[in-house]
Amino acid sequence: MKSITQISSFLSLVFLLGCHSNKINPNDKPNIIIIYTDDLGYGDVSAYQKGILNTPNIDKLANEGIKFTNGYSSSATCSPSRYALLTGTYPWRKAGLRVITGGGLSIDTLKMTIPKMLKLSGYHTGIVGKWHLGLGKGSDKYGKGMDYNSLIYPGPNQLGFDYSHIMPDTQDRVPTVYIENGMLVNSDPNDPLEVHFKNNFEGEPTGKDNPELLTMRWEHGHNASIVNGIPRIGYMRGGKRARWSDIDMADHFLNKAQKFIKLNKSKPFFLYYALQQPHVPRTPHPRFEGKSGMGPRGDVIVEADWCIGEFYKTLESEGLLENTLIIFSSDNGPVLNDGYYDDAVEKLGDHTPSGGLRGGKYSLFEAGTRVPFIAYWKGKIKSNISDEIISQVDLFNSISSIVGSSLKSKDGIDLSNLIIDNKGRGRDELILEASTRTAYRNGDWVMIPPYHGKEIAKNVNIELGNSKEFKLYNLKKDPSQKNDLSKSNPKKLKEMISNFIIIRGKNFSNIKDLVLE
Ligand code: NG6
Ligand code: CA
Repeated sequence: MKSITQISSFLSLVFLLGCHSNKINPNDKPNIIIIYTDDLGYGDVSAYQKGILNTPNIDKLANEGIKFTNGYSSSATCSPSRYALLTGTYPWRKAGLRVITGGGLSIDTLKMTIPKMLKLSGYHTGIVGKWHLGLGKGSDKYGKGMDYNSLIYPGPNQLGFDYSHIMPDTQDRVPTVYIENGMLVNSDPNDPLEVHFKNNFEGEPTGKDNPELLTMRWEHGHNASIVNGIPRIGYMRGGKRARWSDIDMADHFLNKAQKFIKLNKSKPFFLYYALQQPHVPRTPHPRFEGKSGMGPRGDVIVEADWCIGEFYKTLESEGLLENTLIIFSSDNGPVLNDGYYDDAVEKLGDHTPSGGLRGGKYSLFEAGTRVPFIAYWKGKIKSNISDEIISQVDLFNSISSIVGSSLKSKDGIDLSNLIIDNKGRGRDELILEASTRTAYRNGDWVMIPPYHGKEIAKNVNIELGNSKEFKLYNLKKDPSQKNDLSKSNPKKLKEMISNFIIIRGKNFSNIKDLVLE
């Protein structure tokens, strides 16, 4: 009998050890923070590519946490990526979702989101920074009909955020104001804010007609209203007191993020801290000017890295690091000239923002969506490098599992074991997206279907991934996608196309072109 008891306790011990995981007790809910940069490339973080540009604070998260080398944003542009990040749904499922310019809220308020899921799990939720998912009920396509002077509804607070302090679209789009919990910050009833995306307001200067007023010159687009000497996309009038200061934006968002943490540290919180750098217009605070030797683009990356360091110090001094999961990533790949003369090309030197990947922002090639992707949790996540495939669309399911919620999104995979313990496999397959075009990754292989349109976007000088023919690459052997294997490996191509169709289904408008004879 004794031996049976011994055997059974030995077996339970083996069972317990076998099941041992670093999994979190759902009663100890960790704080969750997503730090999200705008247009930061795979090679812009020095932990990903040692070089001339240094990002010591992001490197700390990467080197002491888990650094994913095959981490993806869900799109090569901003709004679709942010849509997928918050909903766990691929952006191409929402027909026509592209970069938003003054449009209505792009996520249905009935849809489940990360902040809603976390609220249901007892979290206090907040967003500070760039929103770019639309606001209000929608207006005409030129933004007319949107009233910024009363409650702006619906917005982030209707998608699960208890607190929101946001830039509505981008730093280069009007209105150049902050909105807090649906209200224009520093509004003035005697000077209402008006916005239009087609026609100027009478008598207002523009970048096109008044170059003498500019402190930053536009190169393409960006020639409408002038705010702080910078010409923008779209026209605005009034709201003078509410206009942001571009050079103070980084400090502004940092202060709000720090304040949110200090105010909410006694309960589990979720903070989505969405930095505006290094998107155009690149406006480093004077104390960062010249710091990178690479012009404003490099300087704002140094500035963003500094913000992350300061933010980290706040978590440390508040004693929160051991109970906080930090995810760091970027919404899409890098671009140099995105519409202003700011020396991004001229002063780049030997730095390669894409880290040797092909393409960039807007592209179906890897640099469009392969981005820095880091998970950090002091004392919990061990220092690791993972080559597994992970996408931002997986964050919903993974975070849900970490906090003990049973809610799951449509397209995400629960990769919490990978994130926390570096255990298990990542995704087998993934749909990549760029301006509504889609491609397919499976294991080491990528297949890009044929698409009409220019091969290179001239203004930004980026290869978009458009071609008359299918393209097939093996990323393990050929990370910079130089060798198209579609002709030499028709079997693999056919298999990739069939798998792609299974996910992409009949929604895919090019489907007839995809069936190989
Ligand atoms: C483009 C803008 C570009 C940038 C982008 C959105 C022009 C010519 N180009 O339309 O400057 O604002 O939209 O970038 O206007 S994103 O990162 O928010 O997706
Ligand atoms: Ca972006």
